[in-house]
Amino acid sequence: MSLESKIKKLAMDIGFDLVGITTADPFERDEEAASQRVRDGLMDGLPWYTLERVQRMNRPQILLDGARSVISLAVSYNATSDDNDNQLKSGDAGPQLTGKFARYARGDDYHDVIKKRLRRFVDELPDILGRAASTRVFVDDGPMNDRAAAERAGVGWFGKNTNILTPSHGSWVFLAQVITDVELRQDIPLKKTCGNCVRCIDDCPTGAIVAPYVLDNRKCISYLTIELRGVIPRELRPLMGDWVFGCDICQDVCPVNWKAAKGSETAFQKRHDFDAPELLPLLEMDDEEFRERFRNSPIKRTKRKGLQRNVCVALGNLGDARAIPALRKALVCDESLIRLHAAWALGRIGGDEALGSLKLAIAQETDPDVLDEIKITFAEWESRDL
Ligand code: B12
Ligand code: SF4
Ligand code: SF4
Repeated sequence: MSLESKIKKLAMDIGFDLVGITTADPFERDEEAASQRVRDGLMDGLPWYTLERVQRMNRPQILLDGARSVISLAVSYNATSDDNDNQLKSGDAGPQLTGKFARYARGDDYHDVIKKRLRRFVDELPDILGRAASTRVFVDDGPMNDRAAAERAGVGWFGKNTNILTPSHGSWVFLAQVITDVELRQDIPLKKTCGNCVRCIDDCPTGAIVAPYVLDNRKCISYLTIELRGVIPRELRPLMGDWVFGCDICQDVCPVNWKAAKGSETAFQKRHDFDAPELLPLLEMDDEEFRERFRNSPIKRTKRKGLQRNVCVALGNLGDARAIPALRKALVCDESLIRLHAAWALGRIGGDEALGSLKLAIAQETDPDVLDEIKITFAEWESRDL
């Protein structure tokens, strides 16, 4: 068995679903594309995504002294019990108000799960090599261009939605890299493309895929619900539907994903109701409940405040009057970010009860941004009545 085959067998035995090898040469096309994206302002909102970082993430030799190869790994999170079944749940008062968490976030935090495997992999590597090796590992936690490495190592190809599509597991994969000083035979990139398909571009609700392979980060629901800390731009809120953490639309509509194999990692199996979480209990959680419910989950990243902001937007989009009592409470909570989005949601639901709560809130509200939001809402209703 060749050295490369032994390394790949080790990775598969440890639980990676796909593995490929590429050189540690710079990813030149990607560095140019990413720099252009930064210059065009399409990565705005991610202050850490600088030109300096773009350079480092596309030059593995800067990341590890003497780097010769990158071992590119992928793990499926397309867990067996999860069929994207965002079904309507029924209660006495009809279907419950549910939202959506992106599929990657329905189980345990992938950073922890995959990091453990990467450590095992690099610990066992010297036995195969017959010598010590210098390595550096990444799983979405440092300056490494994961997709560029996966493409060049033949793990998958770039879809027009910018995700790496793998022939066996579709795009439902996490990517991880091991940079090493060991010289290895490189794999050949796949000769696959999306062909004439443009489904993801057509179906993205916010128009975030502004051209094939180009995403405007600022419009992506994944950015708006996870990375953005402040107020969600008003014009984008109605386009976000019921997504409260991440978004999968450009992957759900992708034909390559329709036949994707299931992954075997039990840690990524969906937790109770994490495909279609009930929104009203989410809006009523306190910090303690949030910590308890989202322990070891990627969702803890938004903090309670961010998640409840997103829940308000989803409730506004659902437009169901049963959400009014919970939103009314949120309208007087101690976080102005939540109050502002609760005000928007009540305005979207409309009717005497919702607008009455907004009128009452004006008298007590002190935050100028929340007051503006309420005033805009009333102005909109008045112009509708004309
Ligand atoms: C920043 C970031 C985001 C940002 C911006 C995403 C983006 N597309 O730019 C936001 C918050 C929006 C985001 C969202 C998501 N992310 Co993210 N994200 C990252 C991160 C940290 C960096 C990505 C990056 O550098 N983007 C910058 C731009 C310039 O790169 P790019 O969009 O990939 O574009 C490349 C192509 O355009 C290519 N290119 C240029 N010209 C051409 C021409 C041709 C012909 C071709 C083929 C290619 C090509 O070059 C560019 C640079 O490589 C990576 C982890 C990492 N360290 O790499 C994870 C990562 C990309 N994210 C991941 C995931 C899972 C997601 C979500 C699916 C989560 C969700 N469900 O909500 C969404 C998907 C949204 C989407 N359609 O991309 C996975 C992707 C796995 C995969 N199969 O591809 C990664 C790799 C994390 C991981 N290690 O698993 N993400
Ligand atoms: S994740 Fe959602 S918002 Fe972002 S590009 Fe894909 S479909 Fe559009
Ligand atoms: S939906 Fe079509 S264009 Fe988009 S990534 Fe999938 S195959 Fe490519």
